[in-house]
Amino acid sequence: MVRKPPTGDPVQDAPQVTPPQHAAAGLPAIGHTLRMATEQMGAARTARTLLRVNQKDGFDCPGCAWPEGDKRHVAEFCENGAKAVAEEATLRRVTPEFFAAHPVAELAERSGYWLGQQGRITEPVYLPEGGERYEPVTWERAFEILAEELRALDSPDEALFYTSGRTSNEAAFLLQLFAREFGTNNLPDCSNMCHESSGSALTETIGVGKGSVSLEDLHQADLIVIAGQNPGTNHPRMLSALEKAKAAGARIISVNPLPEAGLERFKNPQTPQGMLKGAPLTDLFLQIRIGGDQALFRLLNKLVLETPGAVDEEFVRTHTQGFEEFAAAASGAEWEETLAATGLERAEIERALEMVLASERTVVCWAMGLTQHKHAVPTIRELVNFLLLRGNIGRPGAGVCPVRGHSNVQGDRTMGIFERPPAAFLDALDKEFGIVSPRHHGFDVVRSIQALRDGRAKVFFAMGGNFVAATPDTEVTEAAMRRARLTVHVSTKLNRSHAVTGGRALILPTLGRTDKDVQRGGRQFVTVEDSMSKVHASRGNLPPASPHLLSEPAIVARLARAVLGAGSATPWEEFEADYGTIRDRIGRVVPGFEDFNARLAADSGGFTLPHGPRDERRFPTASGKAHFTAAPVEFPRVPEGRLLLQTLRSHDQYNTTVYGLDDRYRGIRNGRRVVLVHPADAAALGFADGAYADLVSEWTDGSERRAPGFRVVHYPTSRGCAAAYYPETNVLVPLESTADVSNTPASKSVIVRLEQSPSA
Ligand SMILES: Nc1nc2c(c(=O)[nH]1)N[C@H]1C(S)=C(S)[C@@H](COP(=O)(O)OP(=O)(O)OC[C@H]3O[C@@H](n4cnc5c(=O)[nH]c(N)nc54)[C@H](O)[C@@H]3O)O[C@H]1N2
Ligand SMILES: Nc1nc2c(c(=O)[nH]1)N[C@H]1C(S)=C(S)[C@@H](COP(=O)(O)OP(=O)(O)OC[C@H]3O[C@@H](n4cnc5c(=O)[nH]c(N)nc54)[C@H](O)[C@@H]3O)O[C@H]1N2
Ligand SMILES: [Mo]
Repeated sequence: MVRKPPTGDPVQDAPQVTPPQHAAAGLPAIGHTLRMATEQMGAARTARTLLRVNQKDGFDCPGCAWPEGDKRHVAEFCENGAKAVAEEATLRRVTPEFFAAHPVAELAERSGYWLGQQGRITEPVYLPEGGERYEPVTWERAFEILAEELRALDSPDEALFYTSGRTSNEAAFLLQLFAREFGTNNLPDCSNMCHESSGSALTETIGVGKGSVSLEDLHQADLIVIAGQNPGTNHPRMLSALEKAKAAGARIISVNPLPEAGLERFKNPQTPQGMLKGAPLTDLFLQIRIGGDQALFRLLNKLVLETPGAVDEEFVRTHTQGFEEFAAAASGAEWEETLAATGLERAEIERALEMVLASERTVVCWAMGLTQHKHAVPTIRELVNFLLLRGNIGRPGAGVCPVRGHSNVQGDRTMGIFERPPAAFLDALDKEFGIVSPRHHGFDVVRSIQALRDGRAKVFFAMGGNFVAATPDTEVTEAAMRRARLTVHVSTKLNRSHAVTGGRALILPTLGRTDKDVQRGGRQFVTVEDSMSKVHASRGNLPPASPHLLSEPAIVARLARAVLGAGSATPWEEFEADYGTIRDRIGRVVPGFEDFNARLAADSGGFTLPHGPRDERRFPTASGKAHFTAAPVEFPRVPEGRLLLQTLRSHDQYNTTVYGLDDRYRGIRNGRRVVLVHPADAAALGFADGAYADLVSEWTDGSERRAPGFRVVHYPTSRGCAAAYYPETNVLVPLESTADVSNTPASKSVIVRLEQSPSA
């Protein structure tokens, strides 16, 4: 049997394992940062670049979407932000000679890590029908090819325009405008795989699909619940906010199947004292079973309801609806079922309740551990119930805090990158540009793959990202992508998606956040929106990786001119020359952006978008009130002898970009094909620590998927659960396994069995 993973990854690597750590950041983090940055950028460029990260006159870190405070540190970045910067500002280059030397078939055999390490792409390249190698192409010809294929479609809905969340507000606004002028709402984005469940649940319950807290609120909270999030790796700057909150008296409950180092103790590299000793963060660690969160919140809600005086009756009466149905449903919560769903002890939940009742100001933070489950939306609705009960929305120190991923994923959505845009948004767009946007919904990520698979979509265009590696069901997705007539990627770096092409393919290289952007109208900047709805400017300062790069707004503007021609009255050339003219239009179309340019000029730190629930307890739902909801409690049922696998990030990766082969805090070195299993479960299944296993996922239709050659690591995760890295394990996630309502792939609950691996 040929046992090759379909992803170009090695079948097996050689991980070394030591016990997991109990603290994050501190001195080792600084050492790692500088070593990795100087390897990619050299010493001078490292100093020049890192000092500009997240400064008021600098660029927004291309790492996560965590906000900056008003008082900036000299070094306002973290280890992993520095890695993201170094990856982009690297001095390594992928030139036309590189493509001549490496046929596409060879690139498809390479690992994602290898592809990423080759450097920045310097020129547009084209893979003709039947071609073996990408060859140089002029920008003019590239746009002609795109126009030929787009014009040849039977319907605009046969085109897909994907966005990854690094794209600036300006580029995102132009892309959605172009797609709608062209005639489709097919604007899938990474958010569909990320916080879509949060957006769905929050829009329905509080009327705004965004978080309701500011950094100040976190600093003032009495209690912060952090569920399904690993900030030590994925949002390291959040640890400073947690440290500050703790210093002001806050308590922290962590809800996670894994004891994540960053949540245990934080050694702040920005204070000498913090670096030596470090501050303990978590007061109560609830080591929950994967998927048990809805049951946990439901029982807590019942216990709060039963405690005299615990409910904020005034708030409930004035600002909410649906309380009776919710209270009736919550009264049905049972200890026994909850303990089975969560794997927790009764005393732990009682302790959590005490902390909840002692708090006047509670914030709940969450990320992918809650959003990527079949019942993700009802889970998030239940935590909204939890906050509403005690009036914890729209007052200082309290609220919902979905911690976003990509640095501008929230802004892209605000700009209209959405396959189901609200009518009011389209009305405003149509009025401003004199166009008629389609009103029927487009395809999200999963539906886009299904459309490609079934021949209903034929042109795939990606504004950044790594679609085939980030999406589920790798073999199905790659086969679907190969059916496309044309695949196009606007990219900074090489990745797997460039090697899995349609009949023809283009790679269009673009400026990154760190690159200086000069257009006909002079030096340009772009804007982004962080996880707390703050909009601010981002200015790159490095000479671009190559003179042949075009900016993202320029690429969309030229694409639109090539495709729409004289039929479009939109001033695409003006937009390309001066991004200020794009912002003028955004200011007239998107609520909250009035006088956009003037407000940016007035305060170089940016401005915060309005948020009804946060600002004035105004809930823009249909009823004008916040909604309690009463969904039945769900949790995954795992058959005998199987484990529930979550697919997550290591410390050395940014989504599909692998920076290195270590996961320092979890004690894994020099390899990524590991599966973390509780020692008792591993023993029961007959796997010693260090044994090798194939992971085989089992889906409800009887189908199976296999990821070969994982080293079993005995690890203190919760019972019945397992964890392994994405994207190596995406092959295991069935395309049809998605969250109800949001359609987000259920990448955190995959039922697997372990089989002895022949490669051991
Ligand atoms: N350095 C770095 N930073 C990043 C990224 C990166 O890849 N690298 N990615 C960015 C992006 S796009 C995103 S979306 C964020 C992702 O940030 P996270 O959501 O922190 O990322 P994951 O690694 O997926 O971690 C999920 C966490 O949820 C826990 N978990 C899993 N299942 C459950 C469950 O059922 N219940 C509970 N309570 N917990 C659970 C896991 O143990 C883990 O701690 O990070 C962003 N920042
Ligand atoms: N199994 C599993 N699957 C998951 C997840 C999971 O937890 N488990 N998480 C999901 C989540 S939360 C997300 S957000 C998605 C991520 O999905 P994507 O956003 O599609 O993936 P990334 O790996 O972030 O994309 C990296 C690529 O973006 C390009 N790039 C980087 N910077 C720029 C830029 O400035 N401009 C342009 N044009 N291109 C740039 C580079 O070529 C790089 O290779 O993955 C999802 N998939
Ligand atoms: Mo994400």
